[in-house]
Amino acid sequence: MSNAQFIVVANRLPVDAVVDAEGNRTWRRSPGGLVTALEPVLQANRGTWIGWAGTAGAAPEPFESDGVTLLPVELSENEIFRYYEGFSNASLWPLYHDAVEPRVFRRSWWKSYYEVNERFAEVCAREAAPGAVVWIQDYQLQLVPGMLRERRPDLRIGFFLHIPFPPVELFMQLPHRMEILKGLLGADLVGFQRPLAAQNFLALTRHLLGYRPRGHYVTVDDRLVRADAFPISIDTAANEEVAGTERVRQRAKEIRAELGEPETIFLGVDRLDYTKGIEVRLKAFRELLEDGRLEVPKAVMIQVATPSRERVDQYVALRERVEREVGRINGEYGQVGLPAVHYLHQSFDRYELAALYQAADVMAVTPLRDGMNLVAKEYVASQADNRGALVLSEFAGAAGDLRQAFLVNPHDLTDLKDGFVTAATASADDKMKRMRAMRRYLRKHDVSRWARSFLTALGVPERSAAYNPGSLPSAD
Ligand code: ADQ
Repeated sequence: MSNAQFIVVANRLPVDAVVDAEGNRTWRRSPGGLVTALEPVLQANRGTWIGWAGTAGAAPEPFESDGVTLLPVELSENEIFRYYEGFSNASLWPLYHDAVEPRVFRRSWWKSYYEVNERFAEVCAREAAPGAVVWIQDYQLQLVPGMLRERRPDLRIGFFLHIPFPPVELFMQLPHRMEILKGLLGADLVGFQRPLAAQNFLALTRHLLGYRPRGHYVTVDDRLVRADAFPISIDTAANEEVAGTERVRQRAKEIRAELGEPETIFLGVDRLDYTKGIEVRLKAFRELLEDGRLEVPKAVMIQVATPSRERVDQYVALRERVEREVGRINGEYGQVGLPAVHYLHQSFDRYELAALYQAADVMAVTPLRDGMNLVAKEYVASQADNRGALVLSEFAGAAGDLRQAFLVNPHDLTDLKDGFVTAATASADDKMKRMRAMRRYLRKHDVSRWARSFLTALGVPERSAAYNPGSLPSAD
C-alpha cells in the first residue's frame, strides 16, 4: 500500500508523449477541463493520476508533473484494439449515445475490457493510502469501482460518467449488462451530466437487480450508493482571459477579413464523431443555400473537425461522408476563391480556437446526443462583446445549462434550418440579452464548482481535505 490520499483514475493520463528527433521522450500537459479542474485538488494532496500514456507497450515509469504523480498503465496493441477501440468506442459509445450509429459487440472485446479494468483497479488498490479518496472517470472504466471495492473496502470511491447514460431499454441490449451495473454500484457516488441519466441508472437498479432506489439513493449490501447529476463546465475565467487578449481580437478580425467580410459566419467545432451531428448541420446549410434563404459569400460556414478515433470503422466512414458533403456543397455553391464551407480537419491551440469563436456570428452545436458539450460553453465564454448567437441541440447536456441559446432538434431538419436563420437574423439586442445571461451563468457554474460539488457529495469536506494542503480525513 502506498500513501496516495487522492487518486484520479482515467483512461488517459493528462499528458501526451512528445518524442524528439533523437528519440527522447518528454511529456506535454494536455490542456482540458478535467485537468484544470482537478489540478489544484491533486496538487494539494500530493495526488496521483492513474491512466494510459497513449502508446502501446510497456508503461513508462511513474513520474511527477507539477506536483502530481502520474502513474502510467500499460496497454498492449491488442488491448488498444479490443478494450479501447472495440468495447469502449464501438460497443459502449454508440449504445450510450442512443444508438445513433449501430453498436458492434464482440466477445473478445469484452474479455479485454474486463482485463484492462482489472489492471487499473489493481494499480489503484496498490497505490491508495488507507481511507483515500478515488475518483474514477468515464465509460472505459465502469468495472473499476466494483473491482476496487472488493480489494479495498476502506476507500471512498466516486465515479463520473462524461457521456449520456441510456434509458433502460437500450442498456438492456448490452452483453454483460449486469457486470457493468454492479461495477458502477461499487462506487459511493455515481455522477452523471444530467438528472435524467441518474434517473435512468436508478431505474435500472430496480429493473435489473430488483433494488428499491429512494430519491437519489439505492442500498447495495447495506451500503448507500448515491446517483446524481453534476453538470461539468469549463474554466470560464481562463476562457474569458484568452478571449480578451489583443492577439485573439486581432486574429478574429483577420479571419473575417480573410473570408471577405461575410455577413454571417456559421461555425462548427467538433471532434469528428457521428454523435456531433456534423452531417445534418452541413445538410441544413446546403438546403438553406438551395432554398435561397442563405447565399454565398454573404453566408459561409467554417467546420473544424478534430481528428478522432481514426482506426475505428464508423469514424473512417463518417470522415468520408463528411468530406464528400463538403465537396458537394462547395461544388454547387462555391465560387473561385470563395468556398461555401471551409473545412479544417486539424487541431488548434486555444488562441486560434478562441479567435474562431469570436469571429463566428452563429455557432452551430448540433449533436444528435452529447453528455455535455464543452464547445458550446467555450463559445459563450469567448463572446467578450456579447455579439454572437449559439444554436444548440436539445440533445446536448449543455442545453440544460445554456437555456438562452437558440435551441433546436437536430433530428428535425426543418427545425434546424429555421434555427439557423432565426439565429442569423436575430436583433443585436436579443443576442446580447441571451449571451449576457449565459455568460453570467458560466461565471458562477465553472469547472472548479463542478469538481467541488462532486467531491463534497462524495464526503470530502470543502474547507479541509482536498481543497487545502494536508491530508484527507479517513473514509469511515
Ligand atoms: P467530447 O466529446 O470530446 O467530450 P466536448 O465536450 O465538446 O466533447 O469537448 C471537446 C473539447 O475539445 C473542447 O474543450 C474543445 O475546445 C476541444 N477541441 C475541439 N476541437 C478542437 C480542435 N480542432 N483543436 C483543439 N481543441 C479542440 C466528452 C463528452 C462531452 C463532455 C466532455 C466533458 O462527449 O459530452 O462535455 O467529455 O465531460
